[in-house]
Amino acid sequence: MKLFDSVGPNPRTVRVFLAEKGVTLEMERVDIRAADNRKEPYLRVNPTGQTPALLLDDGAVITEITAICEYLEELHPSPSLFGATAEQRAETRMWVRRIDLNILEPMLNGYRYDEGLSIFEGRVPCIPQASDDLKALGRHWLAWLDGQMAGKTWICGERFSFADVLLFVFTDFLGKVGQAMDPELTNLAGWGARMRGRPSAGVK
Ligand SMILES: N[C@@H](CCC(=O)N[C@@H](CS)C(=O)NCC(=O)O)C(=O)O
Repeated sequence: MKLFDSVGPNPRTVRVFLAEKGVTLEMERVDIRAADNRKEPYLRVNPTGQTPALLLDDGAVITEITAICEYLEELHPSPSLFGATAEQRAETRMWVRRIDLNILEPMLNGYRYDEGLSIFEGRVPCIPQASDDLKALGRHWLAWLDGQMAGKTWICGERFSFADVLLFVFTDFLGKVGQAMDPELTNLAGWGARMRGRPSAGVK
């Protein structure tokens, strides 16, 4: 099994997840700055032209970070980052979907169409005029999430999960490219400090 890895928050999410699990994998670095991910032979690995991708021993390829991490969780169930019961797994997936669709996708597209435009123009369709609105949408849902975090240690309450890894890695990245989290979101600020205290936060 081999992980096609690169810089960027998506591959880092898988690496932080692996660190939380105490699992190591063979890695092959793809130079996305040089756009090697958008050319052959990588396009044969992942036709979306994105990293990461997990190549299995039988030649099958799994992409999309949540699918990769759920697959790895099935191989290495403990410690569980998706949940040990059907209800816990459903709760994790509910939060992952809310975070992905409502917060991260708008904020990332806001970045791709603005600060990241010189990188992404020519790679994916870009709509620069949508950038400010997408960023505002992300801020709205982050503020909503802040309210939901009242009294909770982690996104799934007392249970640390993949949802925390996902939100942490991406908000860390977005903070460095012009979308720092509003410090008045104090529940999320406390959660972020707890996340930065975990050894896996050192995985860059
Ligand atoms: N939905 C994909 C997103 C993957 C993605 O956007 N990867 C970025 C790295 S963080 C990438 O490959 N960027 C370079 C490019 O799009 O050319 C996933 O879940 O893995």
